[in-house]
Amino acid sequence: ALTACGSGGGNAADDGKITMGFAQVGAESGWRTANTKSVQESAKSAGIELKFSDAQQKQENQIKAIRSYIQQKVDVIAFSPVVETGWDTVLLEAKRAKIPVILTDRAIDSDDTSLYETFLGSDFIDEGKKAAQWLVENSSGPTNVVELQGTTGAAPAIDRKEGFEDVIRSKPDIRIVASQTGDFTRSGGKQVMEAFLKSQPDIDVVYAHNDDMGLGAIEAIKAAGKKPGVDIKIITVDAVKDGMTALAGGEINFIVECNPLLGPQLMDLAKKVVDGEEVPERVVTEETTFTQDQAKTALPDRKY
Ligand code: GYE
Repeated sequence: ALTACGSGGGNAADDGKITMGFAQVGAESGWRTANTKSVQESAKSAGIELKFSDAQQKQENQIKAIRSYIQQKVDVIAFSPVVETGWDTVLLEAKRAKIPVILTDRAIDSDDTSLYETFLGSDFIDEGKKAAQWLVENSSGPTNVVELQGTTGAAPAIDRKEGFEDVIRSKPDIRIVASQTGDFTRSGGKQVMEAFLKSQPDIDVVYAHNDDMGLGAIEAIKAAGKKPGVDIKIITVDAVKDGMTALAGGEINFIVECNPLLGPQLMDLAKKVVDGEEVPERVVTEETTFTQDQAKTALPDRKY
């Protein structure tokens, strides 16, 4: 936003054009790819200049990116924090430089809510609950669940676990017999599932915190000579195209949707924040769930 002779802190008033620095988590999943595309496309159509960085799932890289956005005096910083904790110092630097911060997709864990303007994203606890609700309604007798967790310390990993556990508590027959991180990647899901198949004699259900890890688990299950979706039931979160295809094809049993198309709402919020307008401190994304039949119906129109 700063013109050559500009001198003040990042302010859209300089040339009328908003510059946003966006520090993305990485490119770990189909969800993330769709999210990045949404942010880039909506910035373009909103006339917002986007500086984009990919942190390769490392907090230190995100902190570096945010510091460089502060130095470049962008008008607004948006980021999807790879983990929940450890942001206070760098966000205080942004605050002192009078650059507003918008959290998108993932939340931070900090007592100081003055460090950001708003948080736009899903209710991950609710997603975990929906996943467990389906299992409670669709299982009978002793049920052994293995859990593929997302990135350790990330909001969606913490909350999807918590929501799921909250609901299965009502049915003591359902037990999580093993739980480990697959880092939200397909290869991570595959590796962890291979290990689970060796160490756990009796697995009924896989609960994967995202589609990609579930898809990795499918490969491991097939390699072990078992039928995914039948011998071992699979529940995932996201509902990206590859996940929905596996669901429609009977290899996944249930998917809780998590909407990655946050770009348009993010750009709206950014404009308001830069203009000094009030924004709600929390904007929750609306989402649904899919059974195998519902996936067959929804698949042809699925954009990502
Ligand atoms: O579910 C997963 C991605 O933060 C909601 O991150 C996002 C999660 C999403 O890697 O696929």
